[in-house]
Amino acid sequence: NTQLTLALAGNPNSGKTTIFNNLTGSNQHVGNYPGVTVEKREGFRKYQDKEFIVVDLPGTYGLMAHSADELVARSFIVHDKPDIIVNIVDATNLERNLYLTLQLLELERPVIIALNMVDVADGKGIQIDDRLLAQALQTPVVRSVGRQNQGTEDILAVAAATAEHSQPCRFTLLYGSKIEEALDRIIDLLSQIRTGLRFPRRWLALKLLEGDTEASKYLSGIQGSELAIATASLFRQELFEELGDPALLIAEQRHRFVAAVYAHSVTIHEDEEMTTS
Ligand code: GDP
Ligand code: K
Ligand code: MG
Repeated sequence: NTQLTLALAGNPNSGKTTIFNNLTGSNQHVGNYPGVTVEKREGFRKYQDKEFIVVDLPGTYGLMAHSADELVARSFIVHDKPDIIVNIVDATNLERNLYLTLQLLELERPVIIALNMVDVADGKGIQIDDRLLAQALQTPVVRSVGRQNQGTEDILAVAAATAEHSQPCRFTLLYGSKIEEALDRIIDLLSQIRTGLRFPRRWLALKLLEGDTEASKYLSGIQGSELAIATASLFRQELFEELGDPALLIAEQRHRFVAAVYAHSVTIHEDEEMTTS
Protein backbone atom coordinates (compact mmCIF):
# COMPACT_ATOMS: atom_id res chain seq x y z
CA ASN A 1 0.00 0.00 0.00
CA THR A 2 1.08 3.52 -0.77
CA GLN A 3 0.68 6.04 2.00
CA LEU A 4 -0.04 9.58 0.85
CA THR A 5 -0.56 12.80 2.75
CA LEU A 6 -3.51 14.85 1.54
CA ALA A 7 -3.77 18.37 2.96
CA LEU A 8 -6.99 20.39 2.78
CA ALA A 9 -6.33 24.08 2.34
CA GLY A 10 -8.79 26.90 1.86
CA ASN A 11 -10.38 30.09 3.13
CA PRO A 12 -12.28 29.95 6.44
CA ASN A 13 -15.82 28.62 5.92
CA SER A 14 -15.09 27.20 2.48
CA GLY A 15 -16.18 23.76 3.74
CA LYS A 16 -12.82 22.22 4.65
CA THR A 17 -13.91 20.54 7.85
CA THR A 18 -17.13 19.29 6.21
CA ILE A 19 -15.11 17.69 3.41
CA PHE A 20 -12.54 16.45 5.92
CA ASN A 21 -15.37 14.64 7.74
CA ASN A 22 -16.72 13.27 4.44
CA LEU A 23 -13.28 11.91 3.62
CA THR A 24 -12.35 10.45 6.98
CA GLY A 25 -15.64 9.60 8.72
CA SER A 26 -14.80 8.63 12.28
CA ASN A 27 -11.15 7.85 11.52
CA GLN A 28 -9.85 11.14 12.87
CA HIS A 29 -8.31 12.85 15.83
CA VAL A 30 -7.60 16.42 16.89
CA GLY A 31 -4.33 17.70 18.32
CA ASN A 32 -2.17 20.79 18.05
CA TYR A 33 0.64 21.92 15.79
CA PRO A 34 3.95 21.97 17.69
CA GLY A 35 4.52 25.18 19.62
CA VAL A 36 1.27 26.93 18.73
CA THR A 37 -2.35 26.68 19.84
CA VAL A 38 -3.57 26.10 16.28
CA GLU A 39 -5.72 22.98 16.11
CA LYS A 40 -4.49 20.08 14.02
CA ARG A 41 -7.19 17.79 12.67
CA GLU A 42 -5.86 14.62 11.15
CA GLY A 43 -7.62 11.58 9.77
CA PHE A 44 -7.33 8.55 7.65
CA ARG A 45 -8.94 7.21 4.48
CA LYS A 46 -8.33 4.10 2.42
CA TYR A 47 -8.84 4.47 -1.30
CA GLN A 48 -8.10 1.60 -3.69
CA ASP A 49 -4.48 0.61 -3.04
CA LYS A 50 -3.76 3.86 -1.22
CA GLU A 51 -3.92 5.11 2.33
CA PHE A 52 -4.50 8.81 2.64
CA ILE A 53 -3.49 10.67 5.77
CA VAL A 54 -5.86 13.63 5.58
CA VAL A 55 -4.92 16.90 7.27
CA ASP A 56 -7.38 19.77 7.72
CA LEU A 57 -5.14 22.86 7.59
CA PRO A 58 -6.20 26.09 9.31
CA GLY A 59 -8.42 28.29 7.15
CA THR A 60 -6.53 31.24 5.61
CA TYR A 61 -6.96 33.94 2.98
CA GLY A 62 -3.28 33.87 2.08
CA LEU A 63 0.09 32.36 2.89
CA MET A 64 1.93 35.53 3.74
CA ALA A 65 2.70 34.49 7.31
CA HIS A 66 0.56 37.38 8.57
CA SER A 67 -0.97 35.19 11.28
CA ALA A 68 -0.25 31.98 13.18
CA ASP A 69 -2.79 30.22 10.95
CA GLU A 70 -1.12 31.37 7.74
CA LEU A 71 2.29 30.41 9.07
CA VAL A 72 1.12 26.96 10.20
CA ALA A 73 -0.54 26.25 6.84
CA ARG A 74 2.50 27.44 4.90
CA SER A 75 5.01 25.57 7.10
CA PHE A 76 3.03 22.37 6.81
CA ILE A 77 2.98 22.60 3.03
CA VAL A 78 6.67 23.43 2.79
CA HIS A 79 8.13 21.23 5.54
CA ASP A 80 5.84 18.22 5.54
CA LYS A 81 5.47 18.31 1.75
CA PRO A 82 2.00 16.75 1.45
CA ASP A 83 1.70 14.55 -1.63
CA ILE A 84 -1.40 16.41 -2.67
CA ILE A 85 -3.05 19.65 -1.61
CA VAL A 86 -6.80 19.80 -2.07
CA ASN A 87 -7.70 23.46 -2.22
CA ILE A 88 -11.32 23.82 -1.09
CA VAL A 89 -12.75 26.80 -2.91
CA ASP A 90 -16.07 28.45 -2.07
CA ALA A 91 -17.78 28.74 -5.47
CA THR A 92 -19.92 31.64 -4.23
CA ASN A 93 -16.77 33.63 -3.46
CA LEU A 94 -14.53 32.45 -6.23
CA GLU A 95 -12.48 35.57 -6.83
CA ARG A 96 -11.43 36.02 -3.21
CA ASN A 97 -10.75 32.30 -2.84
CA LEU A 98 -8.52 32.21 -5.93
CA TYR A 99 -6.10 34.59 -4.27
CA LEU A 100 -5.12 31.78 -1.93
CA THR A 101 -5.18 29.25 -4.78
CA LEU A 102 -2.58 31.31 -6.60
CA GLN A 103 -0.32 31.33 -3.56
CA LEU A 104 -0.69 27.58 -3.16
CA LEU A 105 0.25 27.06 -6.81
CA GLU A 106 3.33 29.25 -6.35
CA LEU A 107 4.61 26.87 -3.68
CA GLU A 108 5.00 24.36 -6.53
CA ARG A 109 3.35 21.42 -4.78
CA PRO A 110 0.68 19.31 -6.53
CA VAL A 111 -2.69 21.04 -6.09
CA ILE A 112 -6.21 20.12 -7.09
CA ILE A 113 -9.20 22.37 -6.64
CA ALA A 114 -12.47 21.26 -5.08
CA LEU A 115 -15.05 23.77 -6.22
CA ASN A 116 -17.34 23.53 -3.21
CA MET A 117 -20.78 25.03 -2.46
CA VAL A 118 -21.78 24.72 -6.09
CA ASP A 119 -25.36 24.20 -4.84
CA VAL A 120 -25.40 27.72 -3.39
CA ALA A 121 -23.60 29.13 -6.44
CA ASP A 122 -26.19 27.54 -8.78
CA GLY A 123 -28.99 29.04 -6.70
CA LYS A 124 -27.40 32.46 -7.09
CA GLY A 125 -27.00 32.09 -10.85
CA ILE A 126 -23.20 31.89 -10.61
CA GLN A 127 -22.12 29.51 -13.36
CA ILE A 128 -18.49 28.45 -13.24
CA ASP A 129 -16.95 26.72 -16.25
CA ASP A 130 -14.62 24.32 -14.46
CA ARG A 131 -12.88 23.37 -17.71
CA LEU A 132 -11.86 26.98 -18.35
CA LEU A 133 -10.87 27.39 -14.72
CA ALA A 134 -8.72 24.25 -14.83
CA GLN A 135 -7.11 25.46 -18.04
CA ALA A 136 -6.30 28.92 -16.70
CA LEU A 137 -4.70 27.49 -13.55
CA GLN A 138 -3.31 24.33 -15.18
CA THR A 139 -4.78 22.41 -12.28
CA PRO A 140 -7.57 19.79 -12.04
CA VAL A 141 -10.94 21.07 -10.81
CA VAL A 142 -13.60 18.90 -9.16
CA ARG A 143 -17.10 20.06 -8.17
CA SER A 144 -18.44 19.27 -4.72
CA VAL A 145 -21.29 19.88 -2.33
CA GLY A 146 -19.71 19.10 1.01
CA ARG A 147 -22.90 19.37 3.03
CA GLN A 148 -24.47 16.62 0.90
CA ASN A 149 -21.31 14.53 0.69
CA GLN A 150 -21.24 15.02 -3.08
CA GLY A 151 -17.95 14.99 -4.95
CA THR A 152 -16.04 13.13 -2.25
CA GLU A 153 -15.21 10.18 -4.49
CA ASP A 154 -14.14 12.52 -7.30
CA ILE A 155 -11.82 14.35 -4.94
CA LEU A 156 -10.22 11.04 -3.91
CA ALA A 157 -9.91 9.82 -7.50
CA VAL A 158 -8.33 13.00 -8.84
CA ALA A 159 -6.14 13.39 -5.74
CA ALA A 160 -4.88 9.82 -6.15
CA ALA A 161 -4.17 10.28 -9.86
CA THR A 162 -2.46 13.64 -9.39
CA ALA A 163 -0.37 12.49 -6.41
CA GLU A 164 0.71 9.44 -8.37
CA HIS A 165 2.01 11.43 -11.32
CA SER A 166 3.43 13.93 -8.86
CA GLN A 167 4.09 16.39 -11.64
CA PRO A 168 5.62 19.60 -10.48
CA CYS A 169 3.09 22.39 -10.81
CA ARG A 170 3.38 23.85 -14.29
CA PHE A 171 1.79 27.13 -13.39
CA THR A 172 3.87 30.34 -13.34
CA LEU A 173 2.52 33.85 -12.96
CA LEU A 174 4.76 36.49 -14.55
CA TYR A 175 5.18 39.83 -12.76
CA GLY A 176 6.37 42.17 -15.49
CA SER A 177 9.81 42.78 -16.95
CA LYS A 178 11.37 44.78 -14.09
CA ILE A 179 10.40 42.25 -11.44
CA GLU A 180 11.16 39.28 -13.69
CA GLU A 181 14.63 40.66 -14.33
CA ALA A 182 15.23 40.85 -10.57
CA LEU A 183 13.77 37.37 -10.06
CA ASP A 184 16.04 35.87 -12.74
CA ARG A 185 19.11 37.30 -11.10
CA ILE A 186 18.12 36.23 -7.57
CA ILE A 187 17.08 32.75 -8.73
CA ASP A 188 20.43 32.41 -10.45
CA LEU A 189 22.23 33.22 -7.19
CA LEU A 190 19.97 30.88 -5.23
CA SER A 191 20.86 28.09 -7.69
CA GLN A 192 24.48 28.41 -6.70
CA ILE A 193 23.75 27.54 -3.06
CA ARG A 194 24.95 24.01 -2.36
CA THR A 195 22.57 23.18 0.48
CA GLY A 196 19.19 21.85 -0.59
CA LEU A 197 16.55 24.54 -0.19
CA ARG A 198 13.17 23.69 1.31
CA PHE A 199 11.31 26.35 -0.60
CA PRO A 200 11.11 26.66 -4.38
CA ARG A 201 13.71 29.15 -5.61
CA ARG A 202 11.27 31.34 -7.54
CA TRP A 203 9.06 31.50 -4.46
CA LEU A 204 12.00 32.47 -2.24
CA ALA A 205 13.09 35.14 -4.71
CA LEU A 206 9.56 36.58 -4.77
CA LYS A 207 9.45 36.56 -0.97
CA LEU A 208 12.78 38.38 -0.76
CA LEU A 209 11.45 41.08 -3.09
CA GLU A 210 8.25 41.29 -1.07
CA GLY A 211 10.27 41.73 2.13
CA ASP A 212 8.83 38.61 3.79
CA THR A 213 10.68 38.37 7.12
CA GLU A 214 10.10 34.65 7.70
CA ALA A 215 11.55 33.76 4.31
CA SER A 216 14.61 35.98 4.81
CA LYS A 217 15.10 34.50 8.28
CA TYR A 218 15.01 31.02 6.79
CA LEU A 219 17.42 31.92 4.03
CA SER A 220 19.90 33.75 6.25
CA GLY A 221 20.41 30.47 8.12
CA ILE A 222 21.55 28.81 4.90
CA GLN A 223 25.24 28.86 4.09
CA GLY A 224 26.13 30.69 0.88
CA SER A 225 22.92 32.72 0.72
CA GLU A 226 24.57 36.09 1.46
CA LEU A 227 24.91 37.24 -2.14
CA ALA A 228 21.34 36.32 -3.03
CA ILE A 229 20.02 38.18 0.01
CA ALA A 230 22.15 41.26 -0.64
CA THR A 231 21.23 41.33 -4.33
CA ALA A 232 17.53 40.95 -3.53
CA SER A 233 17.82 43.82 -1.10
CA LEU A 234 19.38 46.02 -3.81
CA PHE A 235 16.68 45.12 -6.32
CA ARG A 236 14.03 45.75 -3.71
CA GLN A 237 15.42 49.23 -3.09
CA GLU A 238 15.67 49.92 -6.80
CA LEU A 239 12.09 48.80 -7.41
CA PHE A 240 10.91 50.94 -4.51
CA GLU A 241 12.45 54.00 -6.12
CA GLU A 242 11.35 53.26 -9.69
CA LEU A 243 7.90 51.69 -9.35
CA GLY A 244 6.91 51.65 -5.69
CA ASP A 245 6.68 48.98 -3.00
CA PRO A 246 7.49 45.63 -4.66
CA ALA A 247 5.16 43.81 -2.24
CA LEU A 248 2.31 45.99 -3.55
CA LEU A 249 3.30 45.53 -7.18
CA ILE A 250 3.36 41.76 -6.69
CA ALA A 251 0.01 41.78 -4.86
CA GLU A 252 -1.54 43.93 -7.60
CA GLN A 253 -0.40 41.54 -10.30
CA ARG A 254 -1.88 38.62 -8.33
CA HIS A 255 -5.19 40.47 -8.04
CA ARG A 256 -5.16 41.32 -11.75
CA PHE A 257 -4.55 37.69 -12.66
CA VAL A 258 -7.26 36.41 -10.33
CA ALA A 259 -9.73 38.96 -11.70
CA ALA A 260 -8.92 37.86 -15.25
CA VAL A 261 -9.34 34.16 -14.41
CA TYR A 262 -12.64 34.96 -12.72
CA ALA A 263 -13.94 36.95 -15.69
CA HIS A 264 -12.79 34.16 -18.03
CA SER A 265 -14.51 31.28 -16.25
CA VAL A 266 -17.62 32.73 -14.61
CA THR A 267 -20.99 33.74 -16.04
CA ILE A 268 -23.60 35.37 -13.83
CA HIS A 269 -27.19 34.64 -14.83
CA GLU A 270 -29.57 37.34 -13.73
CA ASP A 271 -32.93 36.18 -12.46
CA GLU A 272 -35.11 35.66 -15.57
CA GLU A 273 -38.18 37.33 -14.12
CA MET A 274 -36.15 40.39 -13.28
CA THR A 275 -34.72 40.80 -16.77
CA THR A 276 -38.04 40.26 -18.60
CA SER A 277 -40.21 42.51 -16.41
P1 GDP B 1 -14.36 25.42 7.12
O1 GDP B 1 -14.30 26.67 7.95
O2 GDP B 1 -13.65 25.60 5.83
O3 GDP B 1 -13.88 24.22 7.86
O4 GDP B 1 -15.89 25.21 6.73
P2 GDP B 1 -16.96 24.21 7.33
O5 GDP B 1 -16.72 22.82 6.86
O6 GDP B 1 -17.05 24.41 8.80
O7 GDP B 1 -18.27 24.72 6.59
C1 GDP B 1 -18.83 25.99 6.82
C2 GDP B 1 -20.33 25.92 6.62
O8 GDP B 1 -20.63 25.66 5.28
C3 GDP B 1 -20.98 24.81 7.42
O9 GDP B 1 -22.23 25.29 7.88
C4 GDP B 1 -21.20 23.70 6.40
O10 GDP B 1 -22.31 22.86 6.69
C5 GDP B 1 -21.47 24.50 5.15
N1 GDP B 1 -21.11 23.80 3.90
C6 GDP B 1 -19.98 23.12 3.62
N2 GDP B 1 -20.00 22.68 2.35
C7 GDP B 1 -21.16 23.09 1.79
C8 GDP B 1 -21.74 22.98 0.48
O11 GDP B 1 -21.17 22.41 -0.45
N3 GDP B 1 -22.97 23.54 0.30
C9 GDP B 1 -23.62 24.19 1.31
N4 GDP B 1 -24.81 24.72 1.03
N5 GDP B 1 -23.09 24.34 2.53
C10 GDP B 1 -21.88 23.81 2.79
K1 K C 1 -15.91 27.28 10.37
MG1 MG D 1 -12.92 24.11 9.72
